[in-house]
Amino acid sequence: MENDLHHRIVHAILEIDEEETLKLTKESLEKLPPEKVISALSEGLRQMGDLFEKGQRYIPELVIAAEFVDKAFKILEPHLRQGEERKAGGWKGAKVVVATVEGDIHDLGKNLVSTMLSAAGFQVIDLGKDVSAETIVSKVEETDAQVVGLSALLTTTMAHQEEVIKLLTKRGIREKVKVIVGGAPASQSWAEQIGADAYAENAMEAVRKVKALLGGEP
Ligand code: B1M
Repeated sequence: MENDLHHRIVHAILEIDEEETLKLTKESLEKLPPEKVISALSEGLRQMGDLFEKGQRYIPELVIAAEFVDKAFKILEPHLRQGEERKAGGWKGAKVVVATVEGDIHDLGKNLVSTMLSAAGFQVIDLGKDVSAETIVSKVEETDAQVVGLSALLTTTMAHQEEVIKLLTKRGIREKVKVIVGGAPASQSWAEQIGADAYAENAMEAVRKVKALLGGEP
């Protein structure tokens, strides 16, 4: 059942079939945890990306698919929130600045991270996409955020994650704020290389890692 729905969702995305994708998303929610549905939707987009790379899909198709997968994520949002809200503890005062770094307009994954963090009780300051290091660091200073989350989807923009860390150091606030990085080209070793405090592979892991960075369950 789980595999069947997963494959049907991936197939619907590859066929650029919005109606079927949204119908299957709703159907899956009755049978599967929302995290599994996210993983099927993300896999569909990932495979679209692979086809794009091979010249078998084009940018307009990628844009359309990303837009309707975003709609599917919105259907899942209340269900994701329910799960996290049940576990939400005393994180209400903790502020997390989240952004997709400069030059990068991929924001679906970053939006999921923001949704999950705010459902878990964090005060999320989401700066959006294509955000400069200067803007991110200034917002950290202005809000006294304890954590900054940086998303990058391109090998050409991931260097801006490091730029933010360097700027935090230059401004003398690196010790005051934890940095978590994520996005397709990032990894644990990348996080270590640039001096980030954590790497998360997905939005659920991002919540777990942010809690751990702040000392675990309150
Ligand atoms: Co683009 N794109 N894209 N794209 N795109 C990729 C990333 C690519 C891998 C596709 C491919 O070729 N296989 C490739 C990058 C190659 C590389 O760098 N090596 C690529 C390219 C080349 C480009 C353009 C350059 C194409 C062009 O114009 N020639 C261009 C760049 C634009 C720019 O940013 N300047 C471009 C444009 C676009 C669209 C606008 C069409 C669209 C984005 C729409 C949008 O985001 N609003 C798009 C899409 C949809 C993709 C793919 C297909 C899907 C990305 C996605 O949304 N996945 C992508 C293929 C891929 O990733 N393999 C691709 C679903 C999302 C839920 O997953 O974002 O990975 P993801 O987020 C996950 C985790 O990574 C993690 O948690 C999330 C949820 O679990 N995570 C974090 C993410 N951020 C995190 C932060 C954290 C923690 C975890 O802590 C802070």
